[in-house]
Amino acid sequence: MAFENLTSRFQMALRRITGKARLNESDIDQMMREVRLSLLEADVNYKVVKEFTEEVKQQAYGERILKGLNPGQQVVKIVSDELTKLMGEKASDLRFNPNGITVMLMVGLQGAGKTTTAGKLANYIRKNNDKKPLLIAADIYRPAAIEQLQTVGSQLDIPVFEMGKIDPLTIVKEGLEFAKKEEFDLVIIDTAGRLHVDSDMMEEIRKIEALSKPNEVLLTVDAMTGQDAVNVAKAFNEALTLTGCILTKLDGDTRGGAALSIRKIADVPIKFSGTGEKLTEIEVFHPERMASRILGMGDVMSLVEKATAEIDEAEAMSMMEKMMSGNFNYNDLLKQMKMIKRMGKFSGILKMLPGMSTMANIDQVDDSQLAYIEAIIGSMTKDERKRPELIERSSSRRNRIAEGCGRSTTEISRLISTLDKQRKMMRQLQNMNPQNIENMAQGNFQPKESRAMRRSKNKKKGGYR
Ligand SMILES: Nc1nc2c(ncn2[C@@H]2O[C@H](COP(=O)(O)OP(=O)(O)OP(=O)(O)O)[C@@H](O)[C@H]2O)c(=O)[nH]1
Ligand SMILES: [Mg+2]
Repeated sequence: MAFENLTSRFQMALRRITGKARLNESDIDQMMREVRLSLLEADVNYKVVKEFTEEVKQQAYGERILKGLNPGQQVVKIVSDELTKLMGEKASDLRFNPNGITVMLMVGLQGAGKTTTAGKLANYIRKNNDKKPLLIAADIYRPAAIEQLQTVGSQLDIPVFEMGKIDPLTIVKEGLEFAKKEEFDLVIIDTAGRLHVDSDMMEEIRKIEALSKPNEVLLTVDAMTGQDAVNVAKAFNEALTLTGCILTKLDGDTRGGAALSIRKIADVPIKFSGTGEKLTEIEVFHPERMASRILGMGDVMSLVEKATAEIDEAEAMSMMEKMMSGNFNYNDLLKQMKMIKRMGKFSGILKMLPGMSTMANIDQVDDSQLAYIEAIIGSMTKDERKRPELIERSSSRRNRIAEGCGRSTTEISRLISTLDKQRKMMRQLQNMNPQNIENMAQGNFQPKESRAMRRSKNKKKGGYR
């Protein structure tokens, strides 16, 4: 995942201050020096870094913070809030045409992910906004570009309009007429990759924009582009009226600086992120959740959304409540891991959990490890599973468990610290963001009402519908 280095460096910097009962300005300075360096290393634009550090310092220096309760945590909250602000505060909605066809234009450099994302987006909007999408193939330059879009379309069962390699403007014009006639209400136009310095190609895309009058002009940016992404976004935004940007390949090993600079420097909101090659791997970009992920606090909300989408909702909600209650025990940990296993690539999802992102061997957590964890927990007594402190305090219990399951005591200790980290991070998360926690508890954090919540609401009303 992106941001891995940034996360571990941030955590190191923040650890300097979180444990202290009192903080002074030099503690803050030292911490912020590290934060500054880690941001620069992550390829965040230097101007952004400068403003960010100044803003955090100014707030953190305040008497109220330095002399208040839990100064470290308050500073962590300032950092988290500023990171969120940097990425745009709130998730930015797509614009739809309230009466008629909604048109979206995909633009960007070669290979940024336009074609893939056009398909992902069409599928996402069909599912979440109940639209009937049509894809238009307007890339006539790259060999096999049209076939690629057709493949994407057929995988998703979404029709593709194409006229071969003729003038893209004619294709778009005819495509829009076809959409009207066939009663499509969403059209996504896939265009050729182009360099922002290629004036002929930029002129072409301007004409396509003028002709199609899109509700969304979406710049697709490869998150690996680094610093340059900002210049690209600026140039495209000068030529066209960009309404948003989609960061692709955030699943890759990128430093992630683009995510943190584009909003501020190019003034373009990030609307979605691409998180894999599969056509379902697209997510709404939530600045707050991203900030929390970057700070290593995990992304509990995305995890829960994923959980409710892919596994039994009642089960996921009760797990969530358990996690938030601070009484998370080994029975719960085992259930959680089994649930996660069902949800997909194990390590990717594990990283969304608080405290997990810095586990050294996270990429090696696979099915066999799950079997070991199961064996270890299986060797615990019922009491030990429910009350983790029993094992924490007693080395003879740890030895007995190790013998019982044939794993080493180091592994037992690692499991203990995993559980411990989750419990601690959960508590920290709760202290940081009371409003969020409340929203979560009330189930307001996700757009769709889950079955479990409806059930419990109906129960309160005194019956099922
Ligand atoms: N891992 C990962 N790969 C992605 C993502 N989005 C796109 N890709 C891959 O990136 C490559 C390029 O994607 P395309 O959709 O063809 O990019 P494009 O912008 O249409 O490229 P051109 O039409 O040549 O300009 C493909 O191999 C995609 O599978 C993503 O979010 N994650
Ligand atoms: Mg393409």
